[in-house]
Amino acid sequence: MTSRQHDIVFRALDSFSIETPSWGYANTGTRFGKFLQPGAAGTTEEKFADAGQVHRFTGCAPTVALHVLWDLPEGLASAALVEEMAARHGVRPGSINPNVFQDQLYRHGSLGNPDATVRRAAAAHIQESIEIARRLRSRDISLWFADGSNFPGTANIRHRRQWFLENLQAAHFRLGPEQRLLVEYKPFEPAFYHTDIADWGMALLLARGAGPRAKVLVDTGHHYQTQNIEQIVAWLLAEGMLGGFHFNDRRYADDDLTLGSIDPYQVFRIFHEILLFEWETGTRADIAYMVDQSHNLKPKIEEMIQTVATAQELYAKAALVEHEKLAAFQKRAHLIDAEECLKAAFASDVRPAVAEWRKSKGVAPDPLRAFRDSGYQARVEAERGERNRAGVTSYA
Ligand code: PSV
Ligand code: MN
Repeated sequence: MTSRQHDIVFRALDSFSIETPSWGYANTGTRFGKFLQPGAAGTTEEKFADAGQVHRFTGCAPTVALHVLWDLPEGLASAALVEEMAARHGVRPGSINPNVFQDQLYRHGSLGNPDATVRRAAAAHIQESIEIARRLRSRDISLWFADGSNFPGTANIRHRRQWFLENLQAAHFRLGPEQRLLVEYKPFEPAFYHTDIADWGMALLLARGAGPRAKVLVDTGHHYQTQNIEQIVAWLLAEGMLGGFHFNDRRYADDDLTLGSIDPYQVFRIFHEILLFEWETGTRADIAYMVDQSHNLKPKIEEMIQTVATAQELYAKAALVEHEKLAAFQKRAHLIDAEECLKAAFASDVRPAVAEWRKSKGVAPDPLRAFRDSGYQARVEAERGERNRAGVTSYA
């Protein structure tokens, strides 16, 4: 790697951070069962402690996404305690995720529910989540809705769209000047006939309709097989509507696999579209990079370190694309040269430069090894094992 490339990697990493999700540290499972991990976090405090380890060893995961029902069960009243807990573990609260999919009243949807009292309850929870975010100085309120239907003819799709629009407008009205609403889409699951916000087009229209600080959130697992995600990213960038990512990988559906484990080139191509946009426009795209994975089998903290390190490597590789050359090749339709330009960057081994960057920031050059050597995992397994085997979880 030339010294110029080395500098490019350093500059790219200086500007890159990624948020990890509180729910990625807790025991979760599939709908067929849970395999409990003795060291998993069982309380909000433990989730911050584990996320703090990921940040400590990678130097690039300073914030933690919170799910209101799971991490702030007393809503706004929990905020002060949550802020203290985060600070104790060297991280900050990140995006706030309202939960309008788990309570019994949401059986037939939240903002799309035909019952106006349920729609009002969901809207009130979202409003409280905006207050929580303000109190925690979190910028983004990240909205995902499980709303949809399982059988044709059972739901009025247009009425539901209208209810979404009106309620998102009302939520937007409550935002502080610094805050944003991120609207996430997903084609199916848990609904299997129609989902109210099924793709990026629906999310885009709803976000536009909600107001200027509503943007689209792209969860990489929420697409049909073979969908060209980087094209969606490029369009959202061009429209000024890309707000953030939930990163994970998938082979079949929303599999929650480790970022880049199945298709690292896909993640590279996404980063490439973003960096190309920034190079062309001379602006910085305002994007929240977040992980949305919870692992049932891999050890959770190690897996999150692996994910964060993979994101850094793929971002650094994308930064190595020679934009001027690429633009010239594209202009002259030099197909092979243009493609090779991308492939050369993807093939470069950035790991030594990433390790150097880490050293320059005072973090371990090999975060996974350093975490393993720290003894943290054995300690928390001893502390939490008995409780976790009994399946007990609590809040603080
Ligand atoms: C739904 O599949 C999702 O991607 C949403 O972002 C949720 O907030 C998250 O997973 C956790 O259930
Ligand atoms: Mn998601």
